Amino acid sequence: MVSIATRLGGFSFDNCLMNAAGVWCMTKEELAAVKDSVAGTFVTKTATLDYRAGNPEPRYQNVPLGSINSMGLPNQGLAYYLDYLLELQETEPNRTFVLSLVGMSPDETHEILRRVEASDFNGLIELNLSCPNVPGKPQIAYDFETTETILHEVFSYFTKPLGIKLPPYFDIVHFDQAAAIFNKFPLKFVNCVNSIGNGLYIEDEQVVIKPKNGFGGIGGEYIKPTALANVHAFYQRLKPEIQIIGTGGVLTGRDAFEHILCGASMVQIGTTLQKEGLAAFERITEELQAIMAEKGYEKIEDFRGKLRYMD
Ligand code: RRO
Repeated sequence: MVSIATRLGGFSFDNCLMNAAGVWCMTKEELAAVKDSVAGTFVTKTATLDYRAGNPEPRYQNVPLGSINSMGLPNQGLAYYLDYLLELQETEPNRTFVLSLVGMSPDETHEILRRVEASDFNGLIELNLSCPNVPGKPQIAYDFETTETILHEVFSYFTKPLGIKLPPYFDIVHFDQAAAIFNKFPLKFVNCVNSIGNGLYIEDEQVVIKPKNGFGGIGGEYIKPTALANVHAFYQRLKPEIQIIGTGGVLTGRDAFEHILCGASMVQIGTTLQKEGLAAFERITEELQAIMAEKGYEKIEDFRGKLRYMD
């Protein structure tokens, strides 16, 4: 029997596949649909303190090799997602779900996290340090000083299981510097990667999304090599208590297999879920299990992180 069960942050999940934040997670109805699919869990759309309408449309476009988006952090506000998660704690006490969040300023991030800390929420929390699409706001995790300050402040009061969503890094020195910072904190996981920020896609001499004159985060097939590199770079550098979620370019079971081979304990599906719908979870689950069966692996720990190098 092949199992793709996993553990993350001390919790168990019967499937290591789930949605990536931003896809199928804006409303309770979408979240319930992911919950009731074969996915192991769900993560909410990144919540800010208050409702946000986000950027003007069109703000997401599927393209042949992936997607481009500049959504601008549209979401229902923290209370909406927190209320739903608390409701699920009553109705589905044996499952664990993930709340994604970030403030529009460090103060707002602390306000949100203090509310989560004070609540009865007992699941996982993902702090999004990598939104590329709010005009005038740089991706937090590209500023190492600010990132360290925020994490230092957060862990002075926050005691619940917390991980961070990271942008892709592109330089070995940046992997070293970022990992040295993350290793100072009791993080449960890092999630590699958010979309590759500020790409530009053109059709008929025109951009394909309206905000930011067409600049937007790139997802899908384009980004798998970058995602795998980030997963593996952090797997090599982080203390073992900090697990890795692999996100980026998962179209097939083979892609999920490669993320796990690079060290991922959980694998998230974004653009493919947007393009294909919930059936993607079943298909990719079956493809991943078939690859494992063929190779004689019974569980994901049999090959997780075991990427082979050349001599
Ligand atoms: O809402 C967005 O524009 C968005 C976010 Br918060 C994010 O983290 N990543 C992304 O590609 N889009």
